[in-house]
Amino acid sequence: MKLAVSPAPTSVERGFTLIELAIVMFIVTLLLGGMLLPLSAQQDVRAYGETQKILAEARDALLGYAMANDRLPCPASSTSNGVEDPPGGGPCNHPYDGFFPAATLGLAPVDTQGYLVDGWGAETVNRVRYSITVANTSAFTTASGMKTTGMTALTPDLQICTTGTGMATPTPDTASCAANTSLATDAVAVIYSLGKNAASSGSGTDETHNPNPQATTIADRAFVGAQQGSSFDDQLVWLSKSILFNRLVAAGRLP
Ligand SMILES: [Ca+2]
Ligand SMILES: [Ca+2]
Repeated sequence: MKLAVSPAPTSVERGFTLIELAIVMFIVTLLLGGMLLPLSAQQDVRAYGETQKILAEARDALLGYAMANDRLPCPASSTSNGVEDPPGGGPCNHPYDGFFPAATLGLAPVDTQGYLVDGWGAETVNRVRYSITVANTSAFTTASGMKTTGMTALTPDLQICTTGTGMATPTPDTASCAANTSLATDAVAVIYSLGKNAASSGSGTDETHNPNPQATTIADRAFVGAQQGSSFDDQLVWLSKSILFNRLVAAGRLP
């Protein structure tokens, strides 16, 4: 009687060797890495574009509000649920460190508390910020204030600088850009997002001048709109005096 003996394994039937497996894993890792990087970069581009669109729409909404109400709205506070503070305008309670008053203007997308949020998410840090000039005794946020003061006497004074380096901040109402770094010295309002790094941003030389939770907040009339980079990713738009006057004249609110 003979015992059944299994045939010796051939080279065709044996499995992968450890070295072969390692090579396969290495190639898969390379492929995955190559695919994932562009994906996150694509998401960043989409969020940046979405934020630009939201900021531009917010600026349009401001112009519409000014034409209908003869004044601009005050910024919302962190507790006013997206409603301007104070309601009804006049001297604003948070002219330089408030939020876009989306509830007052009926704008979307808002978070559950009524604040407009940028394209980077729906966390508290992703809320869209809004600042307004207090020039001419708050004429811009007081009903009929602009008409009463008159176009030639109105001097909105928000400053947009290319850098925070050398910025002079004697008082909140007199802060100004360093020499040759001004993008605008007579902006009426600034609308901005803290960008992708919102949760951890604000300590750099430039971002620290745009109030946000992490900065040693410098709430004054000067803001920084620097080149996008590793230390600056805030996105800003501002409302110029010329555009505002143009729309108000067309609507019969001025002169
Ligand atoms: Ca930022
Ligand atoms: Ca500032």
